Amino acid sequence: MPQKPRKSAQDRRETTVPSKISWRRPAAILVLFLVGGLTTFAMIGQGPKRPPKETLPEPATEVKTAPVPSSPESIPPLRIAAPGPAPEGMVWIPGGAFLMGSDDATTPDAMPIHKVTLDGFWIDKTEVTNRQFEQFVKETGYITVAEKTPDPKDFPGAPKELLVPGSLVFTPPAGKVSLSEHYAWWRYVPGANWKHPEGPGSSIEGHADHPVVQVCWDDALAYAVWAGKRLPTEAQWEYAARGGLEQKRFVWGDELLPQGKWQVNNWQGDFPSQNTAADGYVKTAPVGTFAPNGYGLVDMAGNVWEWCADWYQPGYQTARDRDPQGPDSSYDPAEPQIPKRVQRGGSFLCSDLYCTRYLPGARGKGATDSGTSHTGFRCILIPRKG
Ligand SMILES: [Ca+2]
Ligand SMILES: [Ca+2]
Repeated sequence: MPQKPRKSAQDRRETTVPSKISWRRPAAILVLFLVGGLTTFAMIGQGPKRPPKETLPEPATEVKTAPVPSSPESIPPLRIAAPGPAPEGMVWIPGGAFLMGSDDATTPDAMPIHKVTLDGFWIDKTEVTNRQFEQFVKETGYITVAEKTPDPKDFPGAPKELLVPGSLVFTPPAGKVSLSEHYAWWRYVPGANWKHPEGPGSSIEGHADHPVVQVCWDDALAYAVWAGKRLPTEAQWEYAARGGLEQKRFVWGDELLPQGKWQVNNWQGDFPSQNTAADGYVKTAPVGTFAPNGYGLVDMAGNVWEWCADWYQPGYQTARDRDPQGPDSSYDPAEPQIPKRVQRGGSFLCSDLYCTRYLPGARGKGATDSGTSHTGFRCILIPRKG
């Protein structure tokens, strides 16, 4: 068994609700109700504020974040080899350096390409599944944000009848729409949550091995704390996703269809109205349906987006090249009033026509209190030093 990691300042930050969220939320919901839709593909906040901290389960273990080296002499040796056997369902990612980022013109917020060095860590082989999330809920009684009624105080001006628990669901339009009209395919559905990903008429029955969706960043963090793990930093996620390959276009190499086979659950056809499902899946696929990457990880491209620990800001801060933790605050120029965290890997809705963000160097973002029908997560574990 791995040693128990320790808690750090960075992790305490992760378990703290940003104070500015209380005034940012009304802006989010007002945009939805008054403008009539979403202004980003990623999503706009829909649910109530994150649950009070006291409702979150206590950490099963503590976690450690690498300190910022103050001088070359103070840089600790790189943790390369695993200190013990991998916990069940996890894979060791050996410490090392890689080139993070992308110079793809479609992902300008993933520049510049820069060298990053990381200590080794364990990461879940798969996205967290409905079966795993159900176990967490059974043991803790945790209620996700999408299942809670929004507080009218947080949404002044919003019609009362719309302040009901729910979440965002991808709803394909009947015909062609402008790809800039994101609200044409996203809908706030009362009753949509992780047990009913597309609303009351839907179910996860028979989908125990599919990734859990309709979980916001706060829900993902609560699960990670319960599991004694943590959410990966964006750097850890990309390093793991690349599977030991350097700056390849896809997590499996440079060829889209090696031997004519799809390597990812994304979108084929005319997005968002026509999905040919040439890869075999219209929506989520059971985790591990497609071939693993070089580290043995599955679905690091597509299936569902995966929450990362970092706040989102466009571009990279490259001053810290050892175990970077991301910026100290969120800033999305398109919606600066909404705090957002990074998402990675794209989803079953990504296509070369519209969204190439299933590429390992590409990035996504989402309001911390909003889940969708194509967003999930996986966790990492950092061994204790010594
Ligand atoms: Ca598909
Ligand atoms: Ca994924």
